[in-house]
Amino acid sequence: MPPGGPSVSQSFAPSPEFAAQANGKAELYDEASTEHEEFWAKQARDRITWAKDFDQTLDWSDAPFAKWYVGGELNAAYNCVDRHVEAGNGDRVAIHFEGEGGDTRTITYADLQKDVAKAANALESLGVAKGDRVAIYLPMIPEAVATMLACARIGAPHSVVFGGFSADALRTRIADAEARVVVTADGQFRRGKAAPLKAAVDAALDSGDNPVEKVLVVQRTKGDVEMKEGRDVWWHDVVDTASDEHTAYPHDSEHPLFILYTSGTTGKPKGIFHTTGGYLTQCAYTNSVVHDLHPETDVYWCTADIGWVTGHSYIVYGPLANGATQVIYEGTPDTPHQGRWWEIVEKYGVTILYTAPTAIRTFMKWGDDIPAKYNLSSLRVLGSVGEPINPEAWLWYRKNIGGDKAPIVDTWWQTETGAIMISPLPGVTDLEPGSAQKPIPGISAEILDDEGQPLHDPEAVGYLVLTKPWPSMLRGIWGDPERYKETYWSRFGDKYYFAGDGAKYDEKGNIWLLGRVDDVMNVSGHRLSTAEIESALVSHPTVAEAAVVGASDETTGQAVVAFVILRGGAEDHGDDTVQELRNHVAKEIGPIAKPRSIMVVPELPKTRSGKIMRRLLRDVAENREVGDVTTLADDSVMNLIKDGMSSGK
Ligand code: 6R9
Repeated sequence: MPPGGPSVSQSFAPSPEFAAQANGKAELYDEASTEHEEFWAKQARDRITWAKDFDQTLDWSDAPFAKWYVGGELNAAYNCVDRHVEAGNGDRVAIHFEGEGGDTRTITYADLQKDVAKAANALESLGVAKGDRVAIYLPMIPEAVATMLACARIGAPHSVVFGGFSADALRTRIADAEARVVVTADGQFRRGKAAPLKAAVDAALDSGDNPVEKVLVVQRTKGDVEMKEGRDVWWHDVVDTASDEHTAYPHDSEHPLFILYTSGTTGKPKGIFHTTGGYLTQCAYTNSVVHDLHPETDVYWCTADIGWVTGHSYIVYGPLANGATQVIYEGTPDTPHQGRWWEIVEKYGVTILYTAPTAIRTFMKWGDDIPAKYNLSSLRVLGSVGEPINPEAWLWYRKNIGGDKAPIVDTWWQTETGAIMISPLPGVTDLEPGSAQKPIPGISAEILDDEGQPLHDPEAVGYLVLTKPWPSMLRGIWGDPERYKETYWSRFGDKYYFAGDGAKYDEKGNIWLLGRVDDVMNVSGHRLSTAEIESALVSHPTVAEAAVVGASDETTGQAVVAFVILRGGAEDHGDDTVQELRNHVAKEIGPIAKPRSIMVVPELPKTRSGKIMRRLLRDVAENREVGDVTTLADDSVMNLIKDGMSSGK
């Protein structure tokens, strides 16, 4: 059952007015199902400007290693910026930037073209060449967009690391991608305060042995920073003074565009990498047919951070390839007050809003009266991404934000899929609150049982798989092709992409996503691995053993709950140990990974083969009757845990 309980049987048909103007039409489903490759070839040619046309749409001969648009050449930055200027739209606003403190910048496509050219020239002057990796550790400021596009222009794959990640997390990502240059800022504004960023870069690089030659630093907060002679340079010294002209050479369709790290089932994050032609095509297509973007009239706002895939695909590549006007907001939703987002919607006349269920549930908690104070009548499409949206939150979103009329698209996809895969089309689909509904035209999915047999019975729970390659699919795990095959293409054989999500059909054939089936948690839409947090905990000298579970949480979807065995037993440690361990995890990984609670226990439940039975710990964390304990090596352990828990929330 999806979070939030049973499905609410209610459905919302598109209005005739909306359907008439929508980009996504019902015919797309037929077109795509009869001629899969022709369909995708058409999307690529209609939506993207190719410097050299491709000869073959898909080469799947070396499956699961795909090549899309073989022989084609293009430049992603040219597609996102220059061609709009060439088409006479240079005066169109690309970005309405709203800083947390209220500072604003309006950046047209002509401005963005100059900004990207300058950044590309500056990166080249720092030694970046095609194929080199650049790490980006920046807040939500326009320089982040310019840097990503500058990298794309040069053909230097970027690896954006979320600004909330710690120095350690940054260090491992820099090392894995062997980044030559890091682009960062002195600091970032969070909840009205300046928090340092550059200091984390210094800490990440001070271990001596690292591949980084240059650090480019944007001045955002004017906080104190140490600039290391010969390594660190200011953005205003090298970018602002660079030439605003830069030639965009075409790159092969399969040239790597970026690496983005995501949590897997082991402690080591996976460097998911995407290439150029297929990724850009599917981002542009989905942003058009799912968000229903009309670039001449819409004001689009995706509230994700650029450090996550949603920011890559639906702030940078999709909307800019389509020539959208969009809002980028730097800060948190409650700074300086809980109506900040709605104030922004009203101020810019936002028409399309794309956000996450955790945010919606937070607004529900803050109260209906807050959005009610603002004029939200410009909103005509609402989107949701990151985790299942429970029907109550869906209905609240429609009523309180969408004025009871804006369609909601619940979009299922992953860092690995690169772009939206399962979602309604807002002018076509009768919307069912809580379900992502159907694969979009061009995408095929199935739900399989444990033996790999397709399940079609309503309510039978199985595993979601994708049955055909798609243009924006990951091309692999950076530096680890075996792990790519093993993780995604072996659970049900090499014909099925295993997504790692549980799913079921309802009686109408809608797909309901039921959360991860592996040891990956989803906290506020962010993927965290249990193993990664466990290894952070055991790296603390007081911890002998640790097990982490995702317990359901009203606001964040799941919350991190840890069970630890302390060295020498609980008696030897003070009350502040739990707090210290929570802070330790925040320091090792980042504040998003900080456990909501840590329970000190005398034992952990294990199978005979020594595997921790997280299912039982989840029962404890969620205050449920503990389930079947028969496979435990020692079935008295659960009683010991419940009796011996010496620390709660
Ligand atoms: C885009 C993004 C991917 C995981 C995915 C699934 C969950 C995302 C969802 C959803 C239900 C939706 N997920 N969207 N579950 N309904 N609409 O979030 O990428 O960070 O890689 O997370 O998020 O569990 O497998 P990523």
